[in-house]
Amino acid sequence: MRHRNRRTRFVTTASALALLSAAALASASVSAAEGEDTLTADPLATWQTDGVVWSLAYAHGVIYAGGSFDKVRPPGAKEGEKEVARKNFAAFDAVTGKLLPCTHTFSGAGDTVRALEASPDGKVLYIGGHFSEVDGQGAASAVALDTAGCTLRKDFRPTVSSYVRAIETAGNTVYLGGDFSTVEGQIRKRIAALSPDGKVLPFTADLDRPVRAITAATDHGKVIVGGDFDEVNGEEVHALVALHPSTGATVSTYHRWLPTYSSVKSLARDKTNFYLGAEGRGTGVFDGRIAGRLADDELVWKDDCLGATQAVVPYKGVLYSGSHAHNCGRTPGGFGEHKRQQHFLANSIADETLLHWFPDTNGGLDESLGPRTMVMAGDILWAGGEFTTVNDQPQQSLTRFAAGPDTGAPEAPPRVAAEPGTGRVTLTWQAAWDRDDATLTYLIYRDGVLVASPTQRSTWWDRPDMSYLDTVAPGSRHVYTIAVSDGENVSPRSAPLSVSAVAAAGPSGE
Ligand SMILES: [Ca+2]
Repeated sequence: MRHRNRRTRFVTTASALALLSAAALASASVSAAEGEDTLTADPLATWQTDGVVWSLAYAHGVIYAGGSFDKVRPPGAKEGEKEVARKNFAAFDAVTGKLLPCTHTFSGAGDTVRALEASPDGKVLYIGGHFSEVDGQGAASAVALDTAGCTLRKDFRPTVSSYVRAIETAGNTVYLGGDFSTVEGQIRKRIAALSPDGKVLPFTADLDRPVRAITAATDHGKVIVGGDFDEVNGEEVHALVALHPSTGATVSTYHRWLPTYSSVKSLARDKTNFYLGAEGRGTGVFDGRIAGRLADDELVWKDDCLGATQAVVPYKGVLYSGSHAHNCGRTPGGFGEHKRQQHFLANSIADETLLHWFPDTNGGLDESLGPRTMVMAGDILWAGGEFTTVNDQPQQSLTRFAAGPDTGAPEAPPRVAAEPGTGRVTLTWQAAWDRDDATLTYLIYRDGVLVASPTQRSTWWDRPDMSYLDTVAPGSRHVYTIAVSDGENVSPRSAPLSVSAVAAAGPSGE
């Protein structure tokens, strides 16, 4: 089994072993498995949408996507090619990435689906957004679907007065969050709790501005709510609050976790912690991620990368996130202010360290913020958003990553040069980088024969200059090439470089 490691990773496949010299092997063997494995950074083939995917949910092998789109198309197809109509809602096979027949049309009002969440048993999918019709029938921004037959439920059909931006399920309760002020004609300001058959429950909390994320922690006596708000139940509480699961009373307020101009855009949890992603405006913003402990609401760590975080999902000790990070200068393992925006990141949950996992999207459409939503489907990470490329290749609004296979090769090393000396040739080049392997092996060939295989750590923002001194017969002529291996994939070889070592001076000189 292969291990991907945040600090160092060696994969010694048979072919790589054959290539490595004994000396290189000796140095390679010092690395030990430490820290977390990440997924690979190589996207799996996935269908696409022609507009923004705002929400993803997973149930029983199916990924449901909601957003603002009209059509879907297969991987590799350009916009306008091989399109199939899907109005703001589509279902895909989580393992193959292929379109499934399950379809309903969401339209009218804001013409968008913004929130999807499955019931704990996966039998029901709750769908929220801002729409006034489903399949041409009247609806008001929230409906439910029986996942087995893809049929809309007749009982869960509440009248919600505005946007639903977040849905969470816990036991027999469905929490809705958003911009609304009434549900079924009853005052429910920005958050409401309903029964699975659509009845409004007594749970009442008064939040002054939109709710954007909800994660239930009923095992710890609370429901954690994030958004834009500044006031909760008559108290000054900004962006993050824990409410009692059945009454809506304030349980925790997380004082000073978020500055005034930062909103919580995403919440997720595992057994121990909850995680949030934030988006801020102006100076002193907080755009990053926080891990908090569920048991006592203590702050575990706060990663203040700049570039608003839209989505967070914990999986096997790693917090995956979607953002447009451009400065992670204060995050362990991070990078300083950079023109390049990095749209996917992975933090170690144990210590916040930025792990070596750098798949990327562009900003894309709408607000050009790249990923908007992420969810684990078994062991596959799905991401949706407004991007139109993934790892610099065309792919719109949906992508996904798994533990393997690693198929992405590093690029050939740039700036290869040779400096002849007496009985020697000094090769210099710049380190390459790989999206999911920190330590790369440089395969140096003289006249087609491997002569050395030094290793070097690199990232896209830190690519050291490297050199190798080759000892040859004075006056001899040689052709050098360099290729780069991530342990499984090898780059093309660099352009052949022909160089003559300086001849030794004659015994009597000139
Ligand atoms: Ca790789």
